[in-house]
Amino acid sequence: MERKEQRIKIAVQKSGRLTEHSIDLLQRCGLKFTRSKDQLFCYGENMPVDLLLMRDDDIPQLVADDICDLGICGLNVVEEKRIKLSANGAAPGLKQVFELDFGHCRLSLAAPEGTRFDGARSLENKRIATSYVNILGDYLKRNGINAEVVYFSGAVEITPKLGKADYICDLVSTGSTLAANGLTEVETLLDSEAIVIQTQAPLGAQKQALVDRILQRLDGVLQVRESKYIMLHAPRSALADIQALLPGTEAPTVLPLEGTADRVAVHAVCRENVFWETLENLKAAGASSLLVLPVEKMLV
Ligand code: PRT
Ligand code: ZN
Repeated sequence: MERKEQRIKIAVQKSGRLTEHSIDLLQRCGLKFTRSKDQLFCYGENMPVDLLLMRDDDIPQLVADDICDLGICGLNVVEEKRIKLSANGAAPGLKQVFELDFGHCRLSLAAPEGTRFDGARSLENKRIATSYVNILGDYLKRNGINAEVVYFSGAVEITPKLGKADYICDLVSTGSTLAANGLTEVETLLDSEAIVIQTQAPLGAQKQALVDRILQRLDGVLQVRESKYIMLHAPRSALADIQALLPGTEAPTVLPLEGTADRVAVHAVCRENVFWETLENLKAAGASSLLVLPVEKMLV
């Protein structure tokens, strides 16, 4: 049955590492927003798509409960929620739709410098401080390890110094926080980045069409990020070599060059970054007048 509420809600981190990137990404999808006075809501001005600004940890649940149709948060918080729900026999209620290539970090085990670590068995009967009790618990269970998981919601990295833990399990990006606390990373449990999640609740046809439209635009924005439009001139005889050198392209457009019988212009969209080395190799294969242009929008 069609629901009355036809506006889409996207949950985005209110204030933190993912906020700016997330809002920028949605704006590049052509969405325009006005922020409410309480800063918790962004009203979609040009499409019926609003943002709910939340703590990142709350986003998976909001999407799973169908309060929001889409959400942007770290894989780390989604995985933590997924393991918790599946331990209780519940279905996750959400699915991952895109990886966004920002918010990169890893959830790692770390110990005071000099600690000897021989894999999971070194954790037997140790105390491990973390806010990721479910991911850590799952890792310990899979490895058959008995350890005491001590929950801390923040400042996990100081717990060994305070005598509260032997190891920590926390997010790391540059590693400087660990180093500043005399800790070294001993094992990575999860590689994470920001992702887009979608509710699994059935939507009415109209709302579903709107969600699909947003997802298609997101796909386009993500594809053009790496994509380049490349143009060059080449002898017809070098075409096969040149095509093999063009990174991530399907069939290029080949056009005759006015006034020459054997030279052509080649235009292609490259779905990967075009490096100087690629251009040098193309030139060595016979290409000339090489131009690389950014792609602004793409709809495939
Ligand atoms: O208020 P709210 O709950 O929304 O914010 P928050 O404080 O929980 O989140 P925030 O903004 O710090 O992080 C949001 C998301 O960014 C995380 O869930 C991850 O997906 C991602 N992310 C990427 C990180 C980091 N890198 C990161 N380095 N999240 C946290 N950190 C912290 C880490 O916990 C540790 O304290 O940064 C410190 C380590 O950084 P390095 O560079 O010293 O290694
Ligand atoms: Zn958080």
